[in-house]
Amino acid sequence: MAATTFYDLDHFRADFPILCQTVHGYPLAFLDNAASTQKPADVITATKKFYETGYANVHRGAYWLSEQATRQYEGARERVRAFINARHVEEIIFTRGATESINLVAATWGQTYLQAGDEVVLTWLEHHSNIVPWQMLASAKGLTLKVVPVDDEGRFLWEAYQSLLSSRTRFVAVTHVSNVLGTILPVKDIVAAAHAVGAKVLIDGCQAVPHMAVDVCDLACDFYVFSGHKLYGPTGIGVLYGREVLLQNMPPYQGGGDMIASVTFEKAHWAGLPYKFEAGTPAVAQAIGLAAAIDYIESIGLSAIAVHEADLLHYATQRLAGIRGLRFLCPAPQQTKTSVLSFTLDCAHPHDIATIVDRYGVAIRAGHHCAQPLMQRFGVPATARASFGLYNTREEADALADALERVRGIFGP
Ligand code: C6P
Repeated sequence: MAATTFYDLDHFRADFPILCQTVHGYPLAFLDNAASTQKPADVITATKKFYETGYANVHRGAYWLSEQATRQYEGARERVRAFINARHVEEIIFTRGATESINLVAATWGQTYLQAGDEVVLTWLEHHSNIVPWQMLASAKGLTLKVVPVDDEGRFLWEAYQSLLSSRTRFVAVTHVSNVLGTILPVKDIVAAAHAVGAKVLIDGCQAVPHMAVDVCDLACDFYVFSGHKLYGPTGIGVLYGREVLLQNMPPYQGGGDMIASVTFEKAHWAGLPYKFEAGTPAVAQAIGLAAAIDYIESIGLSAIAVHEADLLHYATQRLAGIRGLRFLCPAPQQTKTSVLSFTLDCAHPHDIATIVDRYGVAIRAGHHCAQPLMQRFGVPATARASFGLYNTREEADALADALERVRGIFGP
């Protein structure tokens, strides 16, 4: 598809076969993109074509088909490198997802370089995936976790962050964008301040990469992670970017095939980067699908997608604000957040809200969104959450608002 300045929404929607169906007799309004996005035909076709004509295991076969599969798999790695502007293709490790990427860093870099008394800084905005691995490491090694607070609008508190940094800070693990609130964190400044006290920084980019261009060299971060399935790509594939010098000096995460140079019963020697961190048969078709997803979103342009999503966010915020008893979890200014709206209704539990709006074809998420500490910060057990992607429409925001009025009608006075 050719790049275009006009945002051809109808055309883009037609690229997603799943969107044309009805649910319970209503047009599907898929508003749970922060959980996972739908897949364009380009991704489905690339994956199908690989299985139909190019499938083989990679790195092992001396035959043509395996060489072709290896070429495609390594091509996908180069595609990811260019997407986040990493310096070297060896800095791109394929994992199962962001969760595995973070666990990998905690279990290798963290296990090797952190010691009792060291401090790891997190924020109240983290997903459990960027809390629990550090808690596990902290209890195993006697580390202290420090947490940067957020204000009532869900904003990262810069002065509080600075006051938590000290010579004891060895690691900062921070989300680029909150999955609950959409808040965008000043990650470039966060990295610079952490580096000034000698700490390394991991950025969880799960909720950033579908909405904005990311340049890991510009951010100067040490690690950056994300999942393919939130980026219009397949499940089962994720990325760990790490600075080459760090990756080189980390032990492997898992042992097995593909990650070794040689093995005897006495000793194994590790393969070079990136293979040292990719034990076993990798998710080849998923990596190829992820590369197709990146091609697809770049053909539209992340800046065009961001403009479209900002319009939807603005429109949906206004529509939902008119619903009696609806409270946004945090009314952060629009320019500092991505297209996510978390809210509660005074008359219904979030799970009831999600169940009822689904009867009208509207798919939203309800629950704690794997961010229980943030729920505690705002004093709620759960919220309903609508999150918009490149294919959503104002009509879908209307469908959500109308369905919420029906929830009010059922439960409200
Ligand atoms: N958030 C959501 O509905 P995995 O499961 O590894 O692909 O991604 C985990 C993860 C890590 N960090 C952030 C910021 C995330 O948003 C997520 C996944 C989903 O918000 C599922 S809970």
